[in-house]
Amino acid sequence: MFIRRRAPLREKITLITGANGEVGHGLIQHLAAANDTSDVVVLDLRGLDESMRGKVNRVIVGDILDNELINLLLNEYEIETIVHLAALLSTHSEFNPETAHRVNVQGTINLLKLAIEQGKSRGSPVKFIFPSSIAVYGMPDAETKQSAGAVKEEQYLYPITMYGCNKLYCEHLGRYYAQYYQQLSATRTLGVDFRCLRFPGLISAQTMPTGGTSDFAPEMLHAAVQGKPYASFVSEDSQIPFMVMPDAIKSLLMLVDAPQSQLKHYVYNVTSFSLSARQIADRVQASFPSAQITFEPDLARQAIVESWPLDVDDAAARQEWGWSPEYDADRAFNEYLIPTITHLYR
Ligand code: AKB
Repeated sequence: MFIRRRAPLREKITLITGANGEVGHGLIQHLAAANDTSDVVVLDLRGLDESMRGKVNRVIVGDILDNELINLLLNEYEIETIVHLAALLSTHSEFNPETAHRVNVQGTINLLKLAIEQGKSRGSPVKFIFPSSIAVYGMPDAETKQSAGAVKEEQYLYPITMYGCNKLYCEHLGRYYAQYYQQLSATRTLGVDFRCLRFPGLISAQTMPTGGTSDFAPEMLHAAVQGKPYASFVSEDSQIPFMVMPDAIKSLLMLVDAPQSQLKHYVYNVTSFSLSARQIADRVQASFPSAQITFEPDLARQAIVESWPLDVDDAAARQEWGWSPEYDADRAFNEYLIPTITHLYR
């Protein structure tokens, strides 16, 4: 007599890649505060900072390019949602374009494939949350940047950085895996439930970004609170849209929770406020009067910032899933950045 063994139930999890970065920290802290991390498994090349380790179900130190590891995850867990944060940011990517392509593009394909395989085995699509960036835009010149104002998702998609090209291509890959994957095979595979937000420059009071080109804003602030002089690598009038970390996490979780039936797009702009480097410096200086902020533009990095829009139009996110930021520029500085950072470095 044969006894049919029931396969042990696989644990249902949310997988966060690149969890040790800024957005990962913000997300885990937010979920932990709501006691909502028991199903969170994180994957990061550097593991997870010690202060955060106890907050999640499991920390895997590993590489999204490691196919064996991806297979292991496939077999061990029932992954319901993937929040794919792992990426090399824009400045880092310019120093190592081919590495950036491997991490940003091949890494994303590996995770999309993992999502497809998981979807097959569990019989319903895996949610795939992909943060993209204003780096997908490429404004042709300063006059167009000024006159275009808040740009829509489908406008000016001519990125000048490897990171921007990678993000734009991955947005298309997400759409392809969601809608057209194996479109010619006899048995169509379930797609992934791909959802993408384009973030503006992010500013956190708790962490410093590494390798981005919008970093002049957080760098100014973190230097001022520590009493260190700061030379901005962009000119005073350089302006792009920004968002503080709590709003970035809010938008990301709103997109996770949005009912599929309400989503008419794969890719959504989200933003909060748009400030020039001078306006940021003035706000920093108002709170830290002894801050020494100078402007010594690095022309190459400045050109990257110039290619990003002055502002983005996030009407689709507002209409389809109710997005609106909590923090305009005043609230961002007065109620989040300045008090939190002052407390942190006290
Ligand atoms: C970067 O500067 O590379 C990022 C971004 C704008 O996506 N912060």
